Amino acid sequence: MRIIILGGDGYLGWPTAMHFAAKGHEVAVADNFAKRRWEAELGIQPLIPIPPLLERIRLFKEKSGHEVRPFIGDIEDYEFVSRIFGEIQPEAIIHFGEQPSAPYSMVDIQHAAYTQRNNVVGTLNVLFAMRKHTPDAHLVKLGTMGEYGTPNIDIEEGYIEIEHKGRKDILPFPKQAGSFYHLSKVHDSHNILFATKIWDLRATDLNQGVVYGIETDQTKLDDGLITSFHYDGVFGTALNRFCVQAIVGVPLTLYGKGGQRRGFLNIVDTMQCVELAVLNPADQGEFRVFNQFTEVFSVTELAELVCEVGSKMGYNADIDHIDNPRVEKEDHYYNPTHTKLLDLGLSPHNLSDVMVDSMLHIIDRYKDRVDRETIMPKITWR
Ligand code: NAD
Ligand code: USQ
Repeated sequence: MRIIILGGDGYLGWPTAMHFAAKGHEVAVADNFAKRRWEAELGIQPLIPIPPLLERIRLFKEKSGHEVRPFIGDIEDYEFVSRIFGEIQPEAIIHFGEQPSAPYSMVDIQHAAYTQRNNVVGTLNVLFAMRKHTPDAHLVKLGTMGEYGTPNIDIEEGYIEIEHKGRKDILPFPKQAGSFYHLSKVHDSHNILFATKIWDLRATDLNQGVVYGIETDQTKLDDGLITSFHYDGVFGTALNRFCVQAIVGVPLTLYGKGGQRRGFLNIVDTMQCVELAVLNPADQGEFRVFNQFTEVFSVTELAELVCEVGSKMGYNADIDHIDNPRVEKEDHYYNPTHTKLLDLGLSPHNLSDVMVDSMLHIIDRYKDRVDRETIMPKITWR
């Protein structure tokens, strides 16, 4: 299948590109290296050094024999998106190419506006370019579980059946996102739903939970193929951060009470879920929504697991409840449905001691690169 991966230089985009290429698909990636610029702006770096994209592509070819075709440009530029869709004629478009950090979107008006413009306009460009060049292609769009927020009822998979004043309908599940970043995903979802209706496009919104992990089958081929792993207070996600904190002896940063519950999944399951979505496309005119995570944990449960595994390796990690920089519920009901990917054959890699142990061992090799100054959260919601 001809596949284009937007955001192919990122934490998830790069291993996904290698994953599909290794399965024999014709893979192109597009990226404008925005992530590398955000890192420079904030003075942060991924834990493990990441070679430039073209070097990674060359190295991947050398190690695996598989090709990945690079396109360097900005998804916010319609002419760029239109040109590459016209040239490649993708059958599947996997869209990771957005600003992914909630804290980054909360810095100030400039960062909030940038995040929403980059993400919402980028996705609009994708929809218009699909309409023009590839109306039969399948858009697989990375959304987020955070679009739903934390309502006091079960979260359905995209849609909910509602009975109101004696009438019934199936409607998009209410959205109560918790940052301007998460809201950009809500706006994307609405635009995609509308475009599938009016132009008969096919799309799957993958409402993904928080991803953890470093390695996939392809990143293991060479140190130069590793993915961009962040532990700082802006781009690092909860479990990834806790593992680094345990290794360098910084008390694990639980925000507030630590009862925040979220859906989590291993990076290898991101590859698996995206592949299942691509191989089982939505129908023409369908806006399909999958809740993409494998397990629910509270952040306290994750921190305790990391401390337990860390102490077996000789790291005596503590937990610190620091003031929550965010405005969010710290103790709440959370029960999202997630059966659609399982029905398609998802076989989850559940979080285990062994998995945390393996992450800690990899991080241990790079611990001298950890910049402690970047660990504490500095961006607040209020
Ligand atoms: P990332 O920042 O590592 O990757 C995003 C990539 O997109 C970067 O390489 C960046 O340079 C590129 N990009 C951004 N804007 C672009 C533009 N205008 N033009 C071209 N390229 C652009 O982020 P990630 O963690 O790999 O996340 C990928 C996607 O998955 C995002 O949409 C994110 O919101 C979503 N997601 C991530 C997680 C997670 O835990 N990492 C969870 C749920 C959803
Ligand atoms: N948290 C802590 N301590 C930390 C970091 C986070 O307690 O050191 C808490 C946060 O307060 C929050 C939860 O852990 O309650 C998750 O935070 P996170 O930073 O791991 O994840 P989040 O900001 O939600 O964003 C990440 C990705 C984003 C993706 C989202 C999926 O950066 O791209 O959309 O996870 S979800 O959370 O399901 O919306």
